[in-house]
Amino acid sequence: MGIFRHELVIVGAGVGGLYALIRARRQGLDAVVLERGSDIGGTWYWNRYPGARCDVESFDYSFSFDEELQQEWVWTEKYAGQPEILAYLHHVAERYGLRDGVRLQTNVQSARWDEDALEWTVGTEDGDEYVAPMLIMATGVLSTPKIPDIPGIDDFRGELYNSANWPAEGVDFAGKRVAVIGTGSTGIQIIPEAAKTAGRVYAMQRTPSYSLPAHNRPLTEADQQRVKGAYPDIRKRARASMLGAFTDTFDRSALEVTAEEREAEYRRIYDYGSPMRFASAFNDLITDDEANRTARDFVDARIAERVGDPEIAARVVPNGYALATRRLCIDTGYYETYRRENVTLVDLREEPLEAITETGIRTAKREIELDMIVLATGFDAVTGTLRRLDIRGAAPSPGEEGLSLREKWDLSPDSWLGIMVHGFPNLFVVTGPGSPSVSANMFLAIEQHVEFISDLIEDSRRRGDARIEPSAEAEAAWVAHVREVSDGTLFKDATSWYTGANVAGKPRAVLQYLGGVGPYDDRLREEERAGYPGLERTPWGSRGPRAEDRGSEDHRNDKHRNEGVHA
Ligand code: NA7
Repeated sequence: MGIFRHELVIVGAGVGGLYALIRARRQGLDAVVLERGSDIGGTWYWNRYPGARCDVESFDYSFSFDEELQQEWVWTEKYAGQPEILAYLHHVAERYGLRDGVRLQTNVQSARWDEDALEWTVGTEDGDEYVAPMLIMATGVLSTPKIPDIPGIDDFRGELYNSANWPAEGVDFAGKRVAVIGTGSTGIQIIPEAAKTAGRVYAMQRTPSYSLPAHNRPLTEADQQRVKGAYPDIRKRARASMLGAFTDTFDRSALEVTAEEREAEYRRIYDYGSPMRFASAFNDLITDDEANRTARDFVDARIAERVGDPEIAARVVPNGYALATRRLCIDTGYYETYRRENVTLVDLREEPLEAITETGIRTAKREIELDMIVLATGFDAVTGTLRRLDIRGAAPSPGEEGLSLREKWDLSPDSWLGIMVHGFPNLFVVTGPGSPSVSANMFLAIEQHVEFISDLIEDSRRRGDARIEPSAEAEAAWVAHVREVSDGTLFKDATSWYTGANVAGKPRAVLQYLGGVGPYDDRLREEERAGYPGLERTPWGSRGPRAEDRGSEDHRNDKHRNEGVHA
């Protein structure tokens, strides 16, 4: 057990944490990264199940901050698989000498703000404490798996795996009877891989997903030259785009073109293979259900063709929700897998999953004998990981314990710009709720956040701030804007991890900012240019805003604003 002091603590050594460390070191900050895994890589370290592959094209899904890095790294496939992305992150760690700044197998459990010392104390499972005035949580948006509460789950005597904590040594499906529970993006990737060698695969589907063929392929020398010759421009356009990856601008309504033109456009993008492009084929697909229906009709027909058997197709073609309001997946051979003799679809809407037994799974209709069960049951997304840590911010009133982030977000996942939270000074969240995050190219979303955060930290140091915190008003205004934007879309009705609906007791709210990466970037720049008007600042040398100094919010805001002006 020890106490370690730094200028900045970063939690998580995935894409966000590694980049935060690069930026911190460039600023001359003494920073440390705490990582619970036994290696770096975050999402791409944990999700190493067979078939794990990104659904954003590899040229886009990579760092853009260093022209040399993007020129030297050679992506081999249109959509990179997990091993290649992990190798890329290892390359980044070596190239920028990051490893000595990362403490592996360091499982953070708590973070407490000390209002007197104006610093955070981060507690680990081993009892160590890391103390720093600034804390960045780069803990990921899909990093806490949702383990379903299925009766008997501990009784199963066969092999039981979770896709998000896959054994590093791999899993052998050969000849085995395997159930995959879940047909989200993960299940859709695992099922065809398992079917290649398993004796039988039971695809346990509760809600069917929409999926498009990835048309994944090796990248050619010509692809490399085309992209690398124009990388800075491609990146610039990505930053100004809606989804954070280069997409053509589709500025027509699906309802203002003829049925033939619409079909041709869907076909063109479908044959290319990109969920981002498909969901942007027309400008009203996520705002107008009638427009969305045209895309659904097109994809429904393709799914039915791919499956072949009309009875199975009737079960795997989604219904009851708008395309893209749950993750629009891409796959390699998923629907065709149902043509195989050794694959059985189990429709849990017709025969609900009742229990896991010692020997398999019992549904309302039958007992299925199994050697292996794979849980591909998703995540407590976006807020889940931070809600599970004991994070305590400023005390609401004298003598009280600091405000709990879990309790705050159990009411509503509010934040300022998806980056900071009122009541939690000097705490920064990478791709938090209310930011584009998973609705965009995550690499770019992460870069955007880490750059904003590190520029803000730099600005605060220059001004001599000891404490920065978004005002209640600024947070409320951002939350209202995020809600207003999502209320104008079909996402508000989505029942998936996009809205927290997949986790019991989680408040329902669209967790992403849907206004687009480009407009969001403009908003961040505007905040910077204006000197961060959303923040309350307290300079070093003046007394910290202790709990007993806190009056009404208005009084408090005025006081801080004044201090900021004098700083
Ligand atoms: P998802 O998309 O949340 O999918 C989880 C799947 O697991 C989904 O089909 C769920 O059905 C199913 N599920 C969850 N709990 C149960 C229980 N108790 N019984 C049966 N089926 C269940 O997670 P993924 O990991 O596939 O994808 C997450 C993201 O990672 C993905 O979108 C990409 O961005 C990368 P339900 O929908 O709840 O009916």
